[in-house]
Amino acid sequence: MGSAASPPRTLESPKATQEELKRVAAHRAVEMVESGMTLGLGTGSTAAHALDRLGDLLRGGALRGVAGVPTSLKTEAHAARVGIPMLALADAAEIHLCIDGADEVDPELNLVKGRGGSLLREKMIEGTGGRFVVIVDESKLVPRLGCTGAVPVEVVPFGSAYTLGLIRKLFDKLPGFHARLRTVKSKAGDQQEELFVTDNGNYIVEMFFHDGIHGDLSDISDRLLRITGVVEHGMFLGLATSVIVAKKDGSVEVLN
Ligand code: ABF
Repeated sequence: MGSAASPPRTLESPKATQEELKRVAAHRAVEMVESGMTLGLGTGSTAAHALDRLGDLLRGGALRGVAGVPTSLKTEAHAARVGIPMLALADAAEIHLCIDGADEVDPELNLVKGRGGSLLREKMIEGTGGRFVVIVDESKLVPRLGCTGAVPVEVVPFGSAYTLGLIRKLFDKLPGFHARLRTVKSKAGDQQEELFVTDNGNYIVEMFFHDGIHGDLSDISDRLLRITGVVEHGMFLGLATSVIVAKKDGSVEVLN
């Protein structure tokens, strides 16, 4: 893995907030966009800054003929609001560049994504073979995947408790491993929890590894994907082309 550090550059305040760092990383990625490109449009608060910037550049005429393939319904709505023309995945002859955030980035540029729940569409679009630029603030850099929270797995609703059991069985030898179906506060607002449903109508199993994943990531990926009720997981192995990291000292590092 190579890296290219730029000299510290001035942010709006001496002590950059995490939000400013996300914006800096996103704007740096948008500098790579050229007129005529088809883009994969990411999801999450960092990717949202890229959408806003793209909208500004399109409205101002600095970019022309750009179209985006959105990785979630939320991103589709955001892109429509800021005036980014969109294409369905099947209608995009080629996706030249994807720009998206991540939950974790390891030293080999493997990622955990999908804590926002959009991992399936993200992986379908970001795995199409074009450049995939990840935008993060430095808090997302980890020594091992699974260090800072859940590794999500999208599962079909049918038999989801059974599928959860199979996932638990896969890792039952790992001390501290646990897994559960993701829930969210009920929309009824009565303190009730309900199962989180993805844009694809599926559920999410959250896997928690004590101190991160120490095993062979591609083996773990294969074993998960062999479970019939599993649709996809949030480990993005070898997919990122580069990672733009905005740091608290004001510098931006590009990891390749
Ligand atoms: C998406 O947004 C997801 O894959 C990831 O879960 C999340 C990162 O969100 P944020 O940029 O808000 O930290 O990219």
